[in-house]
Amino acid sequence: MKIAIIMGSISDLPVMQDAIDILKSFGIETITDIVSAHRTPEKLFDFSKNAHLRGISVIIAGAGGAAHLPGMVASMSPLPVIGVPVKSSNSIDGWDSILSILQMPGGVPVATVALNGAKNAGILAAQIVGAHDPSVLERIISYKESLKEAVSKSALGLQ
Ligand code: RP5
Repeated sequence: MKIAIIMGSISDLPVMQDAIDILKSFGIETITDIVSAHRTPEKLFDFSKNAHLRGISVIIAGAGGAAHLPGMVASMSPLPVIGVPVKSSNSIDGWDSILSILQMPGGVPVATVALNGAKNAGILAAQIVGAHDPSVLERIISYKESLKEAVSKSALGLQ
C-alpha cells in the first residue's frame, strides 16, 4: 500500500513536501513524481490509468494556475484523488488554483484541501488508508492526541 504524491512542476515541491513529510511520520510509503497535465499529457494518462495496478491506494495531486492535474487524474483513475491548490508565483492570489481544482463536475470528485494545504492532504490520505489498516489508524489517533496536548501546553500559564 502506497500513497502517490504528484505535482505539475518541480516548483510545486516546496509546498508538496509537507504531504511527503507527514506521511513519512505516519510510516506510510510514498512515491513522488512530476506529472504535468499540459506538458506531459501522455505521462498523465499512463499514471492515471495504471496507479491502482501499482499498489497505490490514494493519489495526492498538487498544481497551480490552470490546475487541471487533479481533475484529469480523477477522470481516469478509480482511486480517491486529493487535490492541493498551489499558489504558484504567477497565480491570481491562488484563486485560479483553488477554483480549477475545487469546481469539479458531478460524478468526478476531487477532495480539495486549502491553498498550499499539502499537510492536510497527507493526513486525509492517511485517514483513508487508516479506515482499513488498524496500525495506521492507531498512529492517526496518537497524532490527534498530540495536537490536543500541544494546545493544552500552549495555554499553560495563561490567567
Ligand atoms: C502548473 O504551473 C504547476 O503545477 C505550477 O504550479 C505552475 C508553474 O509551473 P512552472 O512554470 O514553475 O513549471 O502547471
